[in-house]
Amino acid sequence: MTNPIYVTRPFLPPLEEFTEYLEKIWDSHILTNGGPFHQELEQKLCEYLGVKYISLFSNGTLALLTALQALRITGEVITTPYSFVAATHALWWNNIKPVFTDIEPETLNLDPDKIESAITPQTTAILPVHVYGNPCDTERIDEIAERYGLKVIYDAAHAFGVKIAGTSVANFGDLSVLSFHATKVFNTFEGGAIICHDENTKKHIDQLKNFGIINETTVVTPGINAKINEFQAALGLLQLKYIDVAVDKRKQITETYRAALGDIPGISFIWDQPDVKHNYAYFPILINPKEFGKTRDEVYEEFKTNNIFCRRYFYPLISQYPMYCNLESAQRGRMPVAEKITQEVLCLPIYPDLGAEDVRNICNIVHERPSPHRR
Ligand code: T4K
Repeated sequence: MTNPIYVTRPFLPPLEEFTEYLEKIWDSHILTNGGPFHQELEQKLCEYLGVKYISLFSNGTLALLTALQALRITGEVITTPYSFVAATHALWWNNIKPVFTDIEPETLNLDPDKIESAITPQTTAILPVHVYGNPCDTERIDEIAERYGLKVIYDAAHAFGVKIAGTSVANFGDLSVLSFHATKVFNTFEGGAIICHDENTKKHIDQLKNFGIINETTVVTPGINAKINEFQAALGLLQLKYIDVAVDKRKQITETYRAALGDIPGISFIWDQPDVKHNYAYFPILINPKEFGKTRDEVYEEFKTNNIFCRRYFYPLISQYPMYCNLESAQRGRMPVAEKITQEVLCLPIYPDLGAEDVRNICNIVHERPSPHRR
């Protein structure tokens, strides 16, 4: 039996390079609470990403929770049902009602055409997700938000390093939230960040992630503990050395998949957008069962029998989970695009170390279609 292949495998730099950082931590005994690696990583990430202010977090979910607190979001927030559940949970934890609207068939991101009819007097913000790292229609979403006086927090967990016309995708909206989880393009084991546009907001977010403490005797706001530690920050500094090569390898794998699978009836992809620098975080394919002759779940199971563990990101929809399915906006039939895509999507393995032979094997499994009489 060959080694299992998972949907992703975290990139890790050479261990001896990380050991050098560990030695420094052992010397200084500074393990957390805004130590030197934390400070250095914030500065280096601002430079690398092309953003003005960044605040590092211990994970993306705490960054989302804090972003909502920082902007004092209340009432209702319009969001996508087609994503990982973290952002909707963050709304719930802030006592905010999520209002789901449908997605665009081309990008699988929140459809700007569906937003306005979901706005009520209780709506205070929009929380779109750059799903798979493909940018939302930021121009239209930000324009709608401005017209209705709403805030925008982008969940940019998948979108590390993505640029629109040379500008970081994280510069749109009021705040953007990144994830540096093990499964992400840029990982610090676990980690995350909020990107904002001005010094005062950065200061406020920094206070919120550290209990609201500003000195030994002063607590100015009811904060939480969401700080990144020095081990995570050290790994981040090292990862920056390799990130461009890692994204390049992802791009090559994406191109191989597209070339090998592009002509199969019933298989379609999400394509690159013009003037966007993509990060190739995921490789989702959409399987139309009528045209392809097999369902997504049949293909998923076939992969499993070959020791390959693809993932159905994002199935089920967030709106179908028991804690959300009774909301009015979650009712079946209201989001036809998302309801269709969630049945068809399969994310194939993609990570920098995925070998060419493995990619070929994965493509061959997709090519093993049923004979015409089965269809
Ligand atoms: N917003 C969005 C849009 C997100 O996608 C996420 C996280 C967040 C917010 C929240 O950010 P964080 O709080 O996580 O920073 C995974 C990740 O756990 C989750 O972080 C991620 N999204 C989501 C899309 O995917 P699972 O349940 O699929 O993870 P898991 O453990 O099954 O991992 C997938 C595969 O990766 C495994 O089969 C093997 C491989 N793997 C995983 C880990 C954790 C490794 O090889 N090594 C590892 O350490 O959720």
